[in-house]
Amino acid sequence: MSPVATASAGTLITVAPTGAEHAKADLPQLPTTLEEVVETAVRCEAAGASLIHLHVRDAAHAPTLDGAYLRAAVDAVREATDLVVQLSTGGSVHDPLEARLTVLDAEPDSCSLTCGTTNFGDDVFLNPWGFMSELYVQAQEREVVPEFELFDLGHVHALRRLLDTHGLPFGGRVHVDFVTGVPGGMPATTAALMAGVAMLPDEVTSWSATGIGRGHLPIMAAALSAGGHLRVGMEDNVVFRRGQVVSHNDELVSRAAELAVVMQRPPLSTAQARELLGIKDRRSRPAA
Ligand code: KMH
Ligand code: ZN
Repeated sequence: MSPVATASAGTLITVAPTGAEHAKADLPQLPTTLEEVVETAVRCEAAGASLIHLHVRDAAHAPTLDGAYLRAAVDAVREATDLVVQLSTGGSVHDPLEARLTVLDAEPDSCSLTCGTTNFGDDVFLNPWGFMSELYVQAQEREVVPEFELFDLGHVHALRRLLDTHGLPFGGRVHVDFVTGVPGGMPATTAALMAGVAMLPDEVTSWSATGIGRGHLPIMAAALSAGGHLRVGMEDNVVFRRGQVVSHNDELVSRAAELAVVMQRPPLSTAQARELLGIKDRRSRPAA
């Protein structure tokens, strides 16, 4: 039986606090400065998150893949928390593929790796095979643990091809995240999520899910009930409940943690998350 067929005893909660799509001008509470990102990381760790998925912004609050900004964010979050630090290699839909490969230079613990091209609203989120393959191999060589982002069922099949071509990722675990509800990708429905879970390669050791926008809560409930882990955060959803905009990412993490406790799958500690994902310890100070 595939290991993911058995429910995990705890819940890995990922926070994706910023993303590349929202504008600071429209959403002043979006963490975009280094100070705001660190403050968010600290509060979300306290609320139950164990992994942070980071997109970095520049001094004008615009998405950037500039190495100095990325390195500063990784170092500052690593210094202030024990969170697993994951950098996005998806960036924004406008980032060139070559720049997205340079993300690994910032030495994150983990990186996202999207397993195929998808329509993304009116834009296209480009992930051709050559790029995925190169990123996979570079992550292996640099001992960075990839998280496979699956926006569509075809992406699950592409993960099979990556594993067949290149073997297991660094760390020996295979963690995937279903990103549902992107206009152009798989819908944020329980049926679509379960179809994806049923297709997962046997090598997959854990999976999480997020629903964009109003799919947020249904996908959270579906993932928890099916033994999956959770991703929340303002990258994916800025509405806490009807008529109430999220004022801080820790509200979303706290609600996910409460639901996980009710479901008797309490949040994993950062140490447990590191174990689950096979993360190399890059912290310079002793673990808390
Ligand atoms: N911003 C999206 C175009 C990732 O972080 O790897 C891509 C994205 C996926 O958010
Ligand atoms: Zn992202």
